[in-house]
This record gives sequence, C-alpha cells and structure tokens, in this order.
Amino acid sequence: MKITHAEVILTCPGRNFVTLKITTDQGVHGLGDATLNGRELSVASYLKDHVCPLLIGRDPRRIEDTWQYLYKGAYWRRGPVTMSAIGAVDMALWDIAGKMANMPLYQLLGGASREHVMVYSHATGRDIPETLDAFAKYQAKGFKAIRAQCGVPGMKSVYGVSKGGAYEPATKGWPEEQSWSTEKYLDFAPKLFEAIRDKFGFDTHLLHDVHHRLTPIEAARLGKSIEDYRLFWMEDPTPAENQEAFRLIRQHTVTPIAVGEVFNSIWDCKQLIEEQLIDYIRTTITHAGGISHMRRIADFAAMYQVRTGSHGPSDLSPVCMGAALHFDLWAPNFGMQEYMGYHAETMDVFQCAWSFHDGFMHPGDAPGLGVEIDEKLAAKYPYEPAYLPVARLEDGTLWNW
Ligand code: GCO
Ligand code: MG
Repeated sequence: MKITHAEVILTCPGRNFVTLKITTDQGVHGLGDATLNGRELSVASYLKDHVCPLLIGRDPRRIEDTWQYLYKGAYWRRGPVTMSAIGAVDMALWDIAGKMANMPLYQLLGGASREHVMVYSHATGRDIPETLDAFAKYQAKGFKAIRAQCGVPGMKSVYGVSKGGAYEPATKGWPEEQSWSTEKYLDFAPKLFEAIRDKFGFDTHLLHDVHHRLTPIEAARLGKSIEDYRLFWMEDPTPAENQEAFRLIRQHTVTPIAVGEVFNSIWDCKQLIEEQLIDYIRTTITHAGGISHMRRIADFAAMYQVRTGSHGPSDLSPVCMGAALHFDLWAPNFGMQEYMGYHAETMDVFQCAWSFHDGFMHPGDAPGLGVEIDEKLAAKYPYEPAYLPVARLEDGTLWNW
C-alpha cells in the first residue's frame, strides 16, 4: 500500500485553517489539521515544499516510522511549525488506519476509558454582570465546566473578552495593539470569581486563563487569593519557558495549574510534569506532533498524576477537535477538553461525526477521525492574512500577549 497524493488545503470559512489531505493507492484518504494561528502559511509551506514530496510512495501504515523519519530525519527538531506539520501527517495516517480497519480511532487506540468527554466553553463579558449572564447561558446549554474571562475596569481590551459575537483573537491586517495592567487585573480577578461562586455556587467547574501575563510571584499571589473559589484550574499564570519558576508558585498556592498550549514536544513538558509543578497538561494533537506524540506525553504525565486538559480553541480546526475527542475518550488520565465551538461557515466546510450532549462530547463511531472536508466549498473561502494581537504595558513596554 502506498501514499499517492499529499496536498494542503487552505481555507477561511470564518477564520483560517490549514488541512493536509493524504490519499493512498487504495483510494482511502486521511485528514490532518496543521493550523498555527497567525503563522498559517509557514506550516503550509513546510508541508507543501518539504514534507509532502517525501510522503509519496511511503506505506501509510508505517505511522511510527513516518513520524520518526520526519522528526529525526529533518535534523532541525521541534518548534511549532515542524511539530504542527508532523502532527498533521500523523493525524491523517491514523485517519487512514481507522478507515482501513473500519474502526473509529478511539477503538484503535485501545478503546474507550469513559462514556464521554467533559468539555468546557468560554463565558466572557465586558463586566461582571455580562459575564454572569454568559455563565448562565452556558449552564443552560448543559456545560458542567465553564471558563470565565471578563473586562477589567480601566483597561480597554482584555484577553478572552469578545467585542460582540464569538471570541476570536486574530484580526485581519496588522496585529492589534492591546494594553495591559497587571495591577488592575490582580485587584479585579478575585472579585469576578467571588461573584460567580456567590451567584452559581460550586456545582459547575470554574476555569480561568491568565494567558501568560504574570510574573511568578504575582501568579503565586493570584493563586493564593482565589483558593476559596476552588478553580478547576488557573491556566498559564506565567510564561513557561522557565519551568523552575513554577516551583515558586507551587510553594504558595494549592490552586490547580494548567500549562502547555504553546508547547510542541514532550521535552517542553518534561520538568513541569516530573516535578509535579502542574496539574493539567494543555498540549494539543495539532501543535504537539499528532496522536503518536500526544500518547507519549499523556503516558508520561500519568506517572505523575498529571491529567490532560487539551487546548481546543476555534483556531484549531474541526479535524483537530475530532482527533482530540478520540484521544480524550481513550486517555486513562484525561482531565478536561476545551471546546469553544465554531462559526457556522466552518461547520459547513467540515462534516463531523462528533456530538455534544449536556456538557459532554463523544467522537462518534465513524471510521477514522470522523471528520471530512467539503473541498469545493472550502475553495470558496480563500486564505485571508490575519494576526494575533500584541500586548503592551501602559507605558508602551511590549509584554506577553
Ligand atoms: C485558550 C487559548 C487561546 C489562544 C489562541 C491563540 O486557552 O483557548 O489561550 O485563546 O489564545 O488559541 O491562537
Ligand atoms: Mg489558554
């Protein structure tokens, strides 16, 4: 059996997505998501110019060997571009394997470890009353876990808060400039969680994303000051390049910590997991080398009682979401899956076998990933350049967005 075609599909149904389609001489095809928000064309080129030619003629069943070939064989290892490209190839090959076996991916991985997968969505508002309304709306939809993000008094725009409609951080044209004040945020954040717990009690899991904005000692102070509100997790409290920094946060607070959406290999997670400095690892199928590599990360994390909490924003395509749900259903140490939902145009282009019911999702039982793309419709939405914002302190210093 041989791979005969490997092509990259760029489409913008509501936002940009990069999809890899691999076809075999048996006529079976597989899909992989290679979307890297704001840097889409770099992965598309890495695939088109350097990876797709190498796939032609290879046996699609040799998933592990292909992974090693693309990882070790490139000489230049790791990084979001390389690992997203490898991730897309890996996903597409698992999709083909599932279709050949006539089995959904989760069955190939070892079968379901649970009935369904708990997902969280985003409640956002410009102020506390609006955020409380959004929280109630997600509860009414059945969500058992909700992330809350809110505008901060005195700050013009805040990460995670929509300007009307669904939250989408990337903007067409040049990167948007946002301003950030740690002091204003730290004074305000505990009030938001207090209001949510006062109004809704403790039955719904409450999550929050700090989005890399604090220093370690500030993160420690935040974690400590919100312990009574029992967050499910406090995400990315400080940038995680310097992993020792998390020792300091841990010394001060028992608020659980989730990190890793920007990580792309097991090496990025190693110290945080080994030293039990985090509780949830946020790596995703697309950005962390596909299903084969994510399985290694999950198994390693399980040794330290760290659970998975995969990144699932609307800037990862439904192909990634499909793969993630199969993975989540299997992973013995699954913790939580993010699910923001998608634009209607996106869901017209991608047909998905997954389902949502009462706060939980299931990948469905279609063979492979259970996600297909309507290529004709995709072609009607050409790629549109878009960037993520940048953040500056109030004096103009560039900060972590
Ligand atoms: C999350 C993330 C996203 C990212 C986005 C960047 O927790 O969902 O932080 O909102 O900012 O994926 O492309
Ligand atoms: Mg995040």
